[in-house]
Amino acid sequence: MDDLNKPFLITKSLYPENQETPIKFLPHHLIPTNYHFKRNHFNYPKILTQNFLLPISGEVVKSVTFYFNQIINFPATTFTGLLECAGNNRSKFDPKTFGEQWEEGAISQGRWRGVSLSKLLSQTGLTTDAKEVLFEGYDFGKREDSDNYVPFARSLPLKIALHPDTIIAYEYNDKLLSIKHGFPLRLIVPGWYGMASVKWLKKITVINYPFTGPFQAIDYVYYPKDIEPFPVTTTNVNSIIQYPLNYSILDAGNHTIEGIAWSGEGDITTVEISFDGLHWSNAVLLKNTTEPYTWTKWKYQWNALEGEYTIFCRATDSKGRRQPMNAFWNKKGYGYNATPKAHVKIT
Ligand SMILES: Nc1nc2c(c(=O)[nH]1)N[C@H]1C(S)=C(S)[C@@H](COP(=O)(O)O)O[C@H]1N2
Ligand SMILES: [Mo]
Repeated sequence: MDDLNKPFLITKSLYPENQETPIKFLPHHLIPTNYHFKRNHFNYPKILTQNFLLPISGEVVKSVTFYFNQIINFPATTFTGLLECAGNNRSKFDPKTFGEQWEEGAISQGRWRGVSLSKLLSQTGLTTDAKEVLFEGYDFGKREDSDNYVPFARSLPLKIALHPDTIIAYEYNDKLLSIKHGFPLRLIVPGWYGMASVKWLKKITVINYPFTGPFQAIDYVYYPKDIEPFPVTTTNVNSIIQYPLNYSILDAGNHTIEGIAWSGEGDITTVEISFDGLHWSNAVLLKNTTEPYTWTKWKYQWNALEGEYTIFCRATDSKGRRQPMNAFWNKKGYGYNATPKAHVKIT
């Protein structure tokens, strides 16, 4: 990967633009902006001077409209964090589910910088009726299920909205956000699937009822086969094998199997490798204890003898969540996290 000026994202759709990161080929801890996956429901909004104002109103003591200049002058919060689309790997569900047929590249990671939403809310105050915080983006359009124009809008429970690492971000990897990733201001909710991180923030409203917009109550809901629907929130424990690639032919001898593992809740505690899906051995974790929202790199030394193999990998997090052999099927195809596999031939 020498020439990072020639991006080759994997195109899923152009209008709206949905493109995957070539995640298996990127060794980076910080994925450059032009390699960050793109996930949009509508065409890009026009960026005008009004985009540099952020009004907060509703169940607040005092409504305030913040200027971009004010926002960047507050003490900043900076962290490296990953963003994974809830539809990542949807193409692997069996039976198939509707929606963008993502492979494993709807995930990226970089350094986000912004102001804690809780700092802005401490300027407005909250009424005792405040229950959720609603975020609306500047992008809008028609969905297939309605003739009305709707914006991309989602809410967060108050507790998540007030977490100090829930930020109104204005920088990615030390540069202002790019237009396609939400310039000038976007929400970043570390630990949650990407849909929570609303781009191109237009306004924030504190509400006293559960928000039921279509991107909250129709989409981003797990509809399992036998149990009641429930909302998509935090990122599941998950991993990928970056080397060797699926269907590769390798020489016998020493190989380092490697990849990344992540979880939206707690840390990665183990990554295990198996060649039969029954017997597992621990991989070595290259742990990064100062960056709780990042993926963990792992490695496994393999002395490979001639033959054909299926390599399995599974991660476990500190909340005791472990990747299942088969994904949790749900009608809209969210949260796929079955153990990844790589089939290889050793000659
Ligand atoms: N305004 C707005 N925000 C949005 C979306 C969108 O379509 N419009 N897509 C969401 C989804 S589903 C994901 S996965 C992330 C993707 O962020 P990215 O395009 O910067 O990778 O943005 C989220 N925020
Ligand atoms: Mo997403």
